[in-house]
Amino acid sequence: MERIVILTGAGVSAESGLGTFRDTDGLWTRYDLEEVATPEGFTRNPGLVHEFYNARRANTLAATPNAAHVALARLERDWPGEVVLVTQNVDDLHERAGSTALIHMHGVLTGALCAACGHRWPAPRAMNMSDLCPSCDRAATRPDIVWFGEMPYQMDRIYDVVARADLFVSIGTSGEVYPAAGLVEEARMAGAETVEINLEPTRRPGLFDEVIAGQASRAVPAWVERMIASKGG
Ligand code: BV8
Repeated sequence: MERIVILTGAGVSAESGLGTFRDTDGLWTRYDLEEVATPEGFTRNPGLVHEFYNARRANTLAATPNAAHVALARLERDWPGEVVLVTQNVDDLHERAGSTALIHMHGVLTGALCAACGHRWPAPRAMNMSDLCPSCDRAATRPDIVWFGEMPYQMDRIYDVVARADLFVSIGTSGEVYPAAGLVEEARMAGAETVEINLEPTRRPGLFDEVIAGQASRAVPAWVERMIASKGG
């Protein structure tokens, strides 16, 4: 039975009130990426970085999954084959919608990481520089987030599922950040069919066999319905 790999980006959480990155009033128009999303920025001004991620953690706690998150969880449940969700998003809306076969390649807002010993633990609502690591007792707490210049998480597993995919679907992502943006090429090279669902098609000619333009909360449930119906579900 067909193995489906789905890559999601900020567009899938936009209708849950979580800002995207590059849209007109996107995060990167309000914050300097170099300051808040690089290891160097964290070394220079950890207080600013904690402020940035504490605000995003609070926004995410106040947000709820939308119909796109719910539909993707349903696909995982009702699709007779394997469905794996690879997300660039650091929010936990996919999990809260019921998705379990999920890889957070850029980390999670709900996690804390000790920059000294690598220990991980659930993030407090508000993190700050004086937070001590429960394992090594040093004050080197950072969000468990992959910053620019850092290697994304679980790349071996991601390349493995992409190489075995029969269908690769990209939802709500501008395809500008690597290595995530290169996964569709990997999937095509492995012979997978490729589909894009996005508000504005990302004009990457020849990369997608099918392009569905529209808001995720409407386009994704309709696409999932079609897929399940195609298997007599
Ligand atoms: C690394 C966590 C090396 C932080 C993030 C090759 C070429 C060029 C550059 C590079 C390259 N390889 C590496 C680089 C450098 C860099 C990079 O790609 N730079 C870009 C800017 C050019 N990549 C890295 O640094 C990566 N690391 O390469 O490490 C290495 C190698 C060996 C050993 C050690 C290290 C790490 C990248 C990860 C950085 N962390 N996130 C945080 O979230 O704060 S990236 C972050 O930005 C997100 O996670 C996501 O990945 C990206 C944002 O993109 P999207 O999610 O797509 O969001 P965007 O706003 O752009 O688009 C939204 C889309 O949705 C739009 O198309 C819009 O139309 C659509 N939309 C909007 N509303 C809706 C909608 N669609 C449907 N419905 C709606 N309602």
